[in-house]
Amino acid sequence: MKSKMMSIKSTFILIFLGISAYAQQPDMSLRYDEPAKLWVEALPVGNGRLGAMVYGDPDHETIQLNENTLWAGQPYRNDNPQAKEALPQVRQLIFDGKYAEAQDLVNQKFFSGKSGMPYQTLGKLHLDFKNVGSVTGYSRTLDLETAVATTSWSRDGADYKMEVFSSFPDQVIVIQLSASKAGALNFSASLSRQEGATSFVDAENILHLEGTGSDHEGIEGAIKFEAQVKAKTTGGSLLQSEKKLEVSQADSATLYISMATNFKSYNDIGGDANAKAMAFLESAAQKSYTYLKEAHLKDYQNYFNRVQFKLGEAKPNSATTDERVAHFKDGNDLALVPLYFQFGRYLLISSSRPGGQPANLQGIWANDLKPVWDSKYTININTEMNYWPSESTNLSELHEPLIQMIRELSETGQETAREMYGASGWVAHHNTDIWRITGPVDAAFWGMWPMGGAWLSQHLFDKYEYTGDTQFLDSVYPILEGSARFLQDFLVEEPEHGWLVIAPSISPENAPYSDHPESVTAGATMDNQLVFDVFTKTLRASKILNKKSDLLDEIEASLQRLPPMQIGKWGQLQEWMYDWDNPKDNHRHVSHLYGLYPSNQISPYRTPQLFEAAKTSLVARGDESTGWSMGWKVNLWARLLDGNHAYKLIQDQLTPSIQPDGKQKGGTYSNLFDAHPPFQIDGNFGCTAGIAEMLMQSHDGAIHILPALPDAWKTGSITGLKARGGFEVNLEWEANKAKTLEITSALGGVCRVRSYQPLQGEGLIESKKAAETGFFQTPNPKEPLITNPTASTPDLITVFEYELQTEPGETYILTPKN
Ligand code: FUC
Repeated sequence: MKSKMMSIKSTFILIFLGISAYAQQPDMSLRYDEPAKLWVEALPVGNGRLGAMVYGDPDHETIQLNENTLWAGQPYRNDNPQAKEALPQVRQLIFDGKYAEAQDLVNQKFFSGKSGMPYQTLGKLHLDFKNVGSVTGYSRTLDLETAVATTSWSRDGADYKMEVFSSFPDQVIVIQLSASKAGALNFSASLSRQEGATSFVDAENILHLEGTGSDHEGIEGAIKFEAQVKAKTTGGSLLQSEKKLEVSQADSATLYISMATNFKSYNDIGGDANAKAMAFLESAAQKSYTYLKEAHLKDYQNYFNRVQFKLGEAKPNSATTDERVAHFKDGNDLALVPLYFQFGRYLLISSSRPGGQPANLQGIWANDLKPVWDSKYTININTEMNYWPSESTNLSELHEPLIQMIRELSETGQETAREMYGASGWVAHHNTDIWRITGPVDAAFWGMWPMGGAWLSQHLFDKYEYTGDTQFLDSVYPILEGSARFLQDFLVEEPEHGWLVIAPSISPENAPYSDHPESVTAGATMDNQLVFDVFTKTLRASKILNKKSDLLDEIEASLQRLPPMQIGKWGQLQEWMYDWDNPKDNHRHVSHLYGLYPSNQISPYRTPQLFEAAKTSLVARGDESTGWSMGWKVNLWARLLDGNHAYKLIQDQLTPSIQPDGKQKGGTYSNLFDAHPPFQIDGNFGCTAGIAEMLMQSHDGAIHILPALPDAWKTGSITGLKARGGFEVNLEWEANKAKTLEITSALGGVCRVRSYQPLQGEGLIESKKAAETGFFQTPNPKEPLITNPTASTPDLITVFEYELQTEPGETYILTPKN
């Protein structure tokens, strides 16, 4: 008892010291000295449901408005039941090596002609300022610490300020306009949309825009939407015209923007858009700007402030954010890394809130009626990537909208499994939308991938690994088991080795061109890895929850019959079941490296040869690519424990996308949005997750501190990262070496720690146990099959391993051993 008391006491003292050391995060604002001309220069605000892009124009301001349930179409399905009959023939054609015929048959029999409904922008709010003099002292910022976009300028002897935020507690977007001189505020407000909406001002002086989502691919648009704007002014007057609110000679004005649709769930659009929008508007309009802002800050900062990150010396930087991106590669602006990292967290807090839709391809900010790739959910990488930072960067609650989508797909996907493949369980292919379609889309080359559900299902168990929440695990167990059930039914024995494989399928969006140009295949490496993960996670969950079923025995047996990972003729990890990889292939998808990240099947300690092969494959794929591909590679290089290469990828990603000749490449827009190009939010989230992964990893049976710290990141600190096993980690380092490590345990139990330096701390025991005996077991995949006998085994990476017995709620301090 006595020793425990002492340990608690010393913990408190050190935590206090710790906070002061970790406190100075660099300036967390995006800054500009001119209004946005392009959409990718405007600044995003959002509360998960309501999004806005703020242009900051003191003459003709545009605030683009979105609501996250405004999609084209209405509930529908996209299964083609003819697939069931054609399935055996397609499989035989693949096993006979007749890939062109197999792909043709899939194209004829598996598709429905419906490739998903687009997410749609709601419209624009225009503020036309009446003042005439020239503008001076202009600035435009987005402060990530407050989630407020501010534009300020001077004109005709008055200083003007416009603040915009999207409030989660009050479910409105709020704009506050103020002038330093009495009566100097003069503007009109109006709403517009490209098509499909009308605007008017009602008798209560509320500006409305109402309309209907578009028809698409023969599905009639049935989402009714409504935006309502109410203005309150101090001083001056508020007049109305048919379609405008006119503010004259006011001192300040608050605009309350409410938006809603009739969407209730993926199979129910019986809501009342007008009533819902009006209820939020009336409630918010009773509150003062200060009151709304305080509630907004409290809500937002509860998430944002959990992680503080500092790199290098905190020097004030007066350059605009676009200049900083343009010069980032010079290497003198390390503080842009924490800003970009936190921008990823900002975007997740702003686009994914419990009870709402998960972040789509452009978050909630798409600006079109038919945005690129419909701004849908592409679930062969992009949607999963959006949620990579959710647990590790301490935003676990914001993972919930994705989990809810998986729940819903497990409902709609049962019919697809049954109707298309005669299988039980549930399936999803490579895309879905708000109506939770689960049939294949586009065409065989991209769409013949029945593994979307299998990849999404990983998130169910991963969330449990971070939180240890068995009640949650119990609630999602049927979904995980349903995914395993589908895979078990769909697996088929291939004739050459007798392995159980997924067929037909693809290695997402790539083809083994050196052999044939068709993508349709059997036993692609990523599929084998996904099946391995779904099966092992189902078995682990069943043990934790004490579940029994025949299925569990069956999948245990199937695990032994999956193809092993294979090392091919140039020492690479094979992407396909045959050794078809071309060392010159620089395709953006690196699907076979799923086993390295986000999965943990490839490890320097447990599978050193596969680790080396994965590195060979990644080197061959090259660095520069689409934004999301670079974001993935940051994580992959972090998992390969090469911080300098991971940092090189961050530098490639933080390069201006728009070139002097106007052409665009993978990189970053001036508002820090990631460029595929075009803007896709996945790359932002991927890179944020990757930065966390460079500083701490927890997938391989231990908390590995500073596993991939680049040489250039000499000094820094980060607080609040989350590790699997319910641990929260604060880290400080100096001269590229750990200085202090604080681990807070939520669940208690053994915490394993891995470090390149020897550590000391109360209760810390040196451990010689193998990595796989950590707090969460990491099952070993089968021994790799090595086609190339010269494939190298890496030198073992020297690490010090420790274990620490932890108590729930306690913090433990570790420091380097002198
Ligand atoms: C996948 C990728 C594309 C793009 C699209 C949204 O199909 O291959 O590069 O990111 O999703």
